[in-house]
Amino acid sequence: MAIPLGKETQVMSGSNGLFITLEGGEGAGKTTHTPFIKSLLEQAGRTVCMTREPGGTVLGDAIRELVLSHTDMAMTADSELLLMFAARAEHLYQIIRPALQRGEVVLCDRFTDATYAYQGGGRGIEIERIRVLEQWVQGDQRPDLTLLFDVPVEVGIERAKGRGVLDRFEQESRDFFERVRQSYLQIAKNDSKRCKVIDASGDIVSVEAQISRLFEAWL
Ligand code: T5A
Repeated sequence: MAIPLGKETQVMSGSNGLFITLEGGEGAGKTTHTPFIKSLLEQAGRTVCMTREPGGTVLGDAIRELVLSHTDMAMTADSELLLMFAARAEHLYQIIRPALQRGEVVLCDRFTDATYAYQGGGRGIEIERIRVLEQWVQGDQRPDLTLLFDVPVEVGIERAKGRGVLDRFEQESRDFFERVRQSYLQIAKNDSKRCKVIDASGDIVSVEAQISRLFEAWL
């Protein structure tokens, strides 16, 4: 059954900007490499709107606090899924679509692929249920390019641990993160035109070199 689009989705659809998302498991290096990616885009003459999920708006940041910080709060997988999409609906409406319509590049640290990987692969929610919410909240809006920072689970966890206190997701099991990683790799395989895998297990210089090559070709 086709889902009728919400009012905000209908009004704001269509844009001249570019929508780039950064994805990967914990500690993969997305945040570390965001300023480098921003500088490449600016050198190419683009204005960049940097943002992240969950977050980016007052409601999104409140949801981020709920899903990340409250390590002892009971939350079903469905509640977690719906909170991610509630944050996303607001983020699209307030930040992402307006920036795209201004012709900017939106550089977003995580988006719906994270939902497929964490709530789908990690928590085991059926993909079709996630797809319904994706269509509901986003309509046809999808990223133009996704960089998937891929690292072995142990490497990512060690890096995340190096930062100190672990959040609610970072306290999950190794199996959980292995499912997340495999889900991401499957997404990249299924949608290889949009989703480019970066081997993020090397040092920062080697990761930057891969990103530069990719953008040279892509831009
Ligand atoms: N989530 C999110 C869902 O479950 N569903 C959803 O739909 C969405 C949108 C967000 C959490 O929410 C979940 C997924 C997440 O668990 P977050 O804090 O934004 O939480 O989590 P992350 O995006 O995973 O942030 P991280 O900081 O853990 O990962 P990053 O940004 O990939 O890693 P980064 O850059 O901070 O690097 C981690 C450490 O490693 C070092 C850095 O210096 C840093 O100390 N490092 C390297 N060291 C050596 N060599 C390299 N190449 C390095 N790259 C980074």
